[in-house]
Amino acid sequence: MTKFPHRMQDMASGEDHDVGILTKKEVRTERPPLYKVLLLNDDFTPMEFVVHVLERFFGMSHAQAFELMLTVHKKGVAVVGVFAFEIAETKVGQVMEFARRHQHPLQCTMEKE
Ligand code: TYC
Repeated sequence: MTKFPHRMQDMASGEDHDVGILTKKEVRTERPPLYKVLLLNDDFTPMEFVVHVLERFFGMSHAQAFELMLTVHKKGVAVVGVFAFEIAETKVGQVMEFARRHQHPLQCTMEKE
């Protein structure tokens, strides 16, 4: 059986050259960068509104949402989720639009992880 890669003589020039099959051991697929979605505290948005936002747009249970709302209230900011760029962008837009529509100053932003 012929082994690849191997040297082979060119019949015209008489010179040796490599003959083989070009293979790649690994094809690296880079993971897309992730973005943290952050919720910021303020003095005016009602606690129940924030809890509702976390349930509605981030799929949290009432208990999870209440706990995270309190974290933001006490610490000033918290990560509410980590997503691919377009998902994060959509969530931020949904929260900002919902808060604006209800005339609350709630702020939601994103940053690369
Ligand atoms: N600090 C607000 C209040 O006392 C509650 C609040 C929590 C507002 C989280 C925003 O992201 C926030 N009513």
